[in-house]
Amino acid sequence: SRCPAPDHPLHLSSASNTQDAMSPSHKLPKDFIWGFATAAFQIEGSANVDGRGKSIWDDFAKLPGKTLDGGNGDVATDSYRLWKEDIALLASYGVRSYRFSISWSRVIPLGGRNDPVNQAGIDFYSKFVDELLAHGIQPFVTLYHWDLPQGLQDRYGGWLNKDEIVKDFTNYAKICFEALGDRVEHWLTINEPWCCAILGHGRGVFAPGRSSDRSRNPEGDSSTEPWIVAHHIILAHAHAVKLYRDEYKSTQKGQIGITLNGDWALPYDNTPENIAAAQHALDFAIGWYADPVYLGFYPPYMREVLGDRMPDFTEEEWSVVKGSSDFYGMNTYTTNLCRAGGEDEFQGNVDYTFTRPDGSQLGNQAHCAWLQDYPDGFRQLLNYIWKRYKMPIYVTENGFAVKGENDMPVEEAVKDYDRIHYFQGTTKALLDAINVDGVDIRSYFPWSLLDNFEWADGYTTRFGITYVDYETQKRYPKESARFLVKWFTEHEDSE
Ligand code: NCW
Repeated sequence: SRCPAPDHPLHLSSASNTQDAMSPSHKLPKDFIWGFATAAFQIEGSANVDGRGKSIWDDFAKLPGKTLDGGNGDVATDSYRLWKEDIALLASYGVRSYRFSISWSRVIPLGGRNDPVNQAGIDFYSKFVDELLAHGIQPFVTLYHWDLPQGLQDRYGGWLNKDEIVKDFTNYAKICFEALGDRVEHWLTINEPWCCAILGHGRGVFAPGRSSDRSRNPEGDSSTEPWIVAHHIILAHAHAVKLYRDEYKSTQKGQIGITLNGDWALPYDNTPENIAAAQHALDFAIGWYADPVYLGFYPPYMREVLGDRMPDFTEEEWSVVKGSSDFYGMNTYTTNLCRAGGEDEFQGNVDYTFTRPDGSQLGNQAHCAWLQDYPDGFRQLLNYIWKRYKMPIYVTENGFAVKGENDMPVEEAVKDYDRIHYFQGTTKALLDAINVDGVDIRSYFPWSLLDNFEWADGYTTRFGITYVDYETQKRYPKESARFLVKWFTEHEDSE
């Protein structure tokens, strides 16, 4: 087995937790929000139920070769039917909050501002929010977690059509604010736009599967689409926020912002070109969205690399975009060692590796190739974001997929010591960033409440702190759930 009993991570953690708990400076701030996160398409299933329209992931997942195991979202963790059980599970963990996303095509099956609204979809999320609140759990709601209505992709190319998508997304957001805003205090507009742009319109590995990767598609459109899609996503996000602030904020009193994926970047070594490469990696992954939203410009290095393929906003658009987030929403998983001289434009011509110059690995390898366990990177990223953007940070995702977990029997899979090791590191980094470094961090949502449909990985990669048996849909709390619940209980400021 992966972890011998004497240095069982839970033993280590309870020792250090007891010490921490005695010192008030090692507590989380008052009103700190913690809970677990999911996304509609990854858990709901019931694809054809109660008037739901198709999203771009429905058919995409069924195309040969698009998911590793041929899995799709038709059933997923069956959470559209098992929603009450899922809320009971959350309540059994004692969470303060639950981060989930709304399926746009349940609310507006064809997606557009002139298309019919599906009352059954609205009712589902409304009763869901009521049930959460009845258990004392605050809803933390994502409007868009990658499941664009297929109708909008077919009608006008989805995120590629600026005027249409900005209006349609804002209309969808309005319907959600109207229906749920009296009870929802935290809204996220868009989850990880980098993935929609690069994975969905660059590498073609996510829906809608458009590839303008020059190496894959030399006859293609020279890698213009990701930059255009990102540009439109930023504008759509900003207009939804403007609407909320203009029409709802004074009565509903919520916070609204975007959530960005981005991992810490370390220079491969101390050469000036690799030190620069680490900053270039951050520019292409994080600054691409965060600089416009918080600072009001695109990273100059992106313009240098992409030239006139990099779009720009008009003055009027910039006035909507700049300052369009009440907080910094952070999804982060790992750290990359960065080397200059790469040829991947999507990464700013920076090469990523986890192997140090001396041949050692940065951290423990996860099931997916892009993830190793390196908690100090989390702390450094929190500090970088805090210094650069000066916004309160909501950590909206962070987690680990244990290698080979899908091939283990459930009894073994729930002993997820590699995931516990990861969370031991990240929770300590979180606390140090708050109490030692003075970073203003307001939430922490481990990804994910449940094992679920992991996009292009299908069901082969498990991120859950709860094991799901996909045959029976039975849920089994993993050891990492126990670790996290205990950790939060011990570190909450209960005053
Ligand atoms: S794939 C991904 N994830 C996972 C997903 O389950 C969740 O919905 C997302 O918000 C866990 O958290 C996010 N993120 C993409 C990470 C970048 C992968 C880089 C691949 C290079 C080809």
